[in-house]
Amino acid sequence: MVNSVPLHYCALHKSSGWISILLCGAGLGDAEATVRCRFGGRHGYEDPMNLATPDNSGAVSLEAVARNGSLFRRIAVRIPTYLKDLRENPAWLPMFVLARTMPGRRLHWLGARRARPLDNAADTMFAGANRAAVVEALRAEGLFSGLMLPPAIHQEIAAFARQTPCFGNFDRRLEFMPGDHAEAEKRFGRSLLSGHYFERILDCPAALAIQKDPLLLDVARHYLGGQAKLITTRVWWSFPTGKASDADKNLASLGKYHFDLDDWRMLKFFFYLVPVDGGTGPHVYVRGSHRRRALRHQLTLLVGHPAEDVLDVYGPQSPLTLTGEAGLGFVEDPFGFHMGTVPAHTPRLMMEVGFGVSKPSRRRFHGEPVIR
Ligand SMILES: O=C(O)CCC(=O)C(=O)O
Ligand SMILES: [Fe+2]
Repeated sequence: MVNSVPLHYCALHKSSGWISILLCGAGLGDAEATVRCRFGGRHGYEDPMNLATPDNSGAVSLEAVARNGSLFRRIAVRIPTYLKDLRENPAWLPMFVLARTMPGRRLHWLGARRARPLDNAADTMFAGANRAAVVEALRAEGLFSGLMLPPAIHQEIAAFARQTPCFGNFDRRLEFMPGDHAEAEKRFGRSLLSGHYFERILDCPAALAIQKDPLLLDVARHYLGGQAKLITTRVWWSFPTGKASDADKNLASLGKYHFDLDDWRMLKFFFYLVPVDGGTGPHVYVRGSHRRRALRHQLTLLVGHPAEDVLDVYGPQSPLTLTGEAGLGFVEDPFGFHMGTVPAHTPRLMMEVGFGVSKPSRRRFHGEPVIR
């Protein structure tokens, strides 16, 4: 049931591969090269052609290939990865190609089933939350903010996180206590932008209680359709660090607007487990970008786009920076543009509970437990 394969695979990392192969010959600029290095090269098993260079932690990076390799090499190193995806789940290919287009999405949305009422809908920890209002905001804006966790719940998860070793930059070799972040950066000789708990978070009853809360499933079913199901749960830190590389930031979905493309349609609930202000790396969501979509953001090879370009299309007022107290929860349609930001001074501890409509592929996610 629970898969803990140590691969990170945020949608941000896999924007362009198949389409690049299909359209091979289209010129790829620097942006493309940057995106390519997000595809997951920090783990040796993603480097079948042995083109990567080790960094001083001993981990490997495809960055060198992305930066210096020829177009052919850059595409070639990805092919085994895509073939594996395709072998494991042939339905992945049409999703990967078409789910970025509005007509493709609308067609798929026609298959959404009616959501049936949940027997245990009243057993929620989110007293006073109104499912219909949440779903309406999601349809209109792509975002609803204002779910509050009971203090005992977020305090329990934060306490668990403080006393449990996490894994830096999605890499199980970079294990450290979150309180020892600065010392761990020295020890590993590299910046540590994120610290994930992967399956360890399943040992925290408060995290499981959020994951199983009926309000989340009820909202997901009414927004995505009756077939919506829980896919992922992750808890992680983002750390202030002066020296993070672009590749690490991309890997952590930080600092660049992007949309997630892991399924035909998805919903992500986020909960802050510490107070988050402008210096704690708040999440940013571009309201309305989930349903009004510029053609150049549909017929695109990339999921990550520069801020000027995104603001130009969706308007300077459209991004909402989500700051708030520990316990603040918000839910978004991650097809809308969004990003995390790198904390300027305080580490951010966050939880995510993700829903989808298809069987998840093994390598889409960040190494967190995936319900398959
Ligand atoms: O860290 C964040 O706020 C963004 C995370 C993100 O982009 C995602 O989980 O899809
Ligand atoms: Fe994302």
